[in-house]
Amino acid sequence: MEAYNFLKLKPLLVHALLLSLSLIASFANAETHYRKFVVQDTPVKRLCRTPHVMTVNGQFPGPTLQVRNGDTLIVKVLNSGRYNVTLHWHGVRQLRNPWADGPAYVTQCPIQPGATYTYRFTIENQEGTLWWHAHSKWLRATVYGALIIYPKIGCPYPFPKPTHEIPILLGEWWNRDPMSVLRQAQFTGAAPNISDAYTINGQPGDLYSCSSHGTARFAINSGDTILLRIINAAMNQQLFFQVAGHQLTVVEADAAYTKPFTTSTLMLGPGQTTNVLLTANQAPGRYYMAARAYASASPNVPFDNTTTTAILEYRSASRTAMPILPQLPAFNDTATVTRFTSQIKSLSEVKVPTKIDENLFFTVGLGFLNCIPGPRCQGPNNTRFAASMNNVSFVLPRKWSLLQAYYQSIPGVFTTDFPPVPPVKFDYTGNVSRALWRPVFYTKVYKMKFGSSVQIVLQDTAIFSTEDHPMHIHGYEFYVVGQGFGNFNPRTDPAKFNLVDPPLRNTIDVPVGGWAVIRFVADNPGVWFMHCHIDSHLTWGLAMAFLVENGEGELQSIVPPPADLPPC
Ligand SMILES: *[C@@H]1O[C@H](CO)[C@@H](O)[C@H](O)[C@H]1NC(C)=O
Ligand SMILES: *[C@@H]1O[C@H](CO)[C@@H](O)[C@H](O)[C@H]1NC(C)=O
Ligand SMILES: *[C@@H]1O[C@H](CO)[C@@H](O)[C@H](O)[C@H]1NC(C)=O
Ligand SMILES: *[C@@H]1O[C@H](CO)[C@@H](O)[C@H](O)[C@H]1NC(C)=O
Ligand SMILES: *[C@@H]1O[C@H](CO)[C@@H](O)[C@H](O)[C@H]1NC(C)=O
Ligand SMILES: *[C@@H]1O[C@H](CO)[C@@H](O)[C@H](O)[C@H]1NC(C)=O
Ligand SMILES: *[C@@H]1O[C@H](CO)[C@@H](O)[C@H](O)[C@H]1NC(C)=O
Ligand SMILES: [Cu+2]
Repeated sequence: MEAYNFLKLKPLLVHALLLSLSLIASFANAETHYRKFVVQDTPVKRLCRTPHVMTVNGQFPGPTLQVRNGDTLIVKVLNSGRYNVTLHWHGVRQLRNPWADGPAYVTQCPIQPGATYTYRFTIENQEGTLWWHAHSKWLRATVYGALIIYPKIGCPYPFPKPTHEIPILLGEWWNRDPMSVLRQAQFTGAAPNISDAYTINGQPGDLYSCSSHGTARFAINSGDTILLRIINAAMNQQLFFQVAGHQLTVVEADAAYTKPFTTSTLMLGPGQTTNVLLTANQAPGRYYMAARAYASASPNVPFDNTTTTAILEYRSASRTAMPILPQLPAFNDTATVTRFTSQIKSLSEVKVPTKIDENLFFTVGLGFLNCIPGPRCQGPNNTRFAASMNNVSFVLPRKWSLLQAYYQSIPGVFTTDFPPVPPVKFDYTGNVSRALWRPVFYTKVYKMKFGSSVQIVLQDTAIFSTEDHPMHIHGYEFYVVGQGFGNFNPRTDPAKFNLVDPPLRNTIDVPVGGWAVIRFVADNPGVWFMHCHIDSHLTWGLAMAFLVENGEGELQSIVPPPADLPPC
């Protein structure tokens, strides 16, 4: 069954052999992995409903890719479905190779029904848990899977070797084709319907009616150490995660090793991954792992308040024992979130840029458009929802991708005047005047020179409601040097920055009603999307793109586009 997604490491013997071989071969064993992904219409039965949804190769969740640092992936995608699709390799840096990144109309036109496109890319100096997902409309609701990058042969983990490893994909399920949920929201201008369930490895679990049949179960032995590779693949919701009775030792986040710390509760924003070690040191029994919402917007914003579960069962325990449920935090327990995220730090000291060339300040938040009352004006008080960064609600081009337009110098597709600071300064997290609620709609990018040191202050706004936004940047990882509540204070807050061992991430949950400051060096030329990983917010325009210019010579320039790049 697809839910019993249990990965065992290669037997010890093989591993030992490879280890000794590697000393001779000195890491020259990079492999090329060829895969065929057929995106197709698939009836998937959950909660006693069987909507037709898009899957890869008929699997939900999609196939797990297991590679090593240094390996090359060649994934041929055939679109046999009825929607345009693209795939994104979330967190993979795609150095000089934005053509393989995937966001529709940003780096490529979509793969239309019947067409193919082959994604070719190499993993360069990255290891840990990443994932892949569709990056076109709402297809990622069902088109996603784990991308596990093992260290090079002979390179151990910087933590005790686990007995085995389990990928845990947290997802979000609608009893409908998610594309129809999107279509309805785009028509009405209202918030999209909340989901019907969350899932663990594609299964909602025992707490939903008509669902226990497929609950994911993981058998373990007393004394085992298990590496859980947890991925929040949900569409629109931050999630708390716990395993009843067991402590979790965090060792990695977003494919970067962290200083180990022990906690009972994790919180992951959509797009984020966290690896934890779990030691099977409890009384032999059956224990639920469970996830449910961390919902930070104001209390009258509806959210899916259900709980998904899977079962961790000791092999020596009775199969009929009732599993024990963990005590997940309340949906609005921001204090627990802050306690958790403030402990995530890089494993060792890191080199954070200190001389800043690009000092950027981006507001992130919602907005509204007034409209003529009617069926297309179903947002609060005769409005349509919108969202923006620095008051610009991002509009995707239609006839070109941004990257193609840039590469081929096609005029009129985008402008390069995305504002580096908010066009209007206001009390961002205070009582924001209604006159400021309506954003403008443009396709604007922010241009940067190759090699610039960049700092971005990401500031939540209280327009409609403050809310925690998981901000993701394509093609980059960044250091999170500071976070806090209220408005960022440029005089006092920098003194509190962590420039020693800040976490390296690809997705940062900007605290609700607060700010986060990130730094990176713009060493990857191309057009790179930055957006909220809550898909309802992305749909409303909570996005922008960076255009990082070529540097000098071939090694600092974008590679030429592949011949099969889809046309629009
Ligand atoms: C959204 O929810 C409403 C109210 O429950 C329901 O009538 C409608 O059919 C739903 N739409 C979709 C696309 O699921
Ligand atoms: C969420 O559901 C739980 C029961 O599972 C209930 O106690 C709680 O009040 C609900 N919270 C909200 C905000 O709906
Ligand atoms: C969380 O929501 C409950 C109502 O469901 C409320 O009583 C409580 O004060 C809230 N807690 C915080 C920290 O906002
Ligand atoms: C809608 O109007 C009500 C009553 O005036 C107000 O309390 C609420 O904040 C408004 N909501 C929005 C999103 O404007
Ligand atoms: C917010 O400001 C408006 C005027 O701009 C005022 O009418 C309203 O009472 C204020 N609300 C709060 C909670 O201070
Ligand atoms: C956004 O721009 C519109 C149009 O210029 C303006 O009315 C609105 O006040 C601006 N809001 C903010 C937050 O800058
Ligand atoms: C699919 O993509 C093509 C090329 O961009 C576009 O012309 C077409 O409208 C898209 N179809 C849908 C249903 O969005
Ligand atoms: Cu958001």
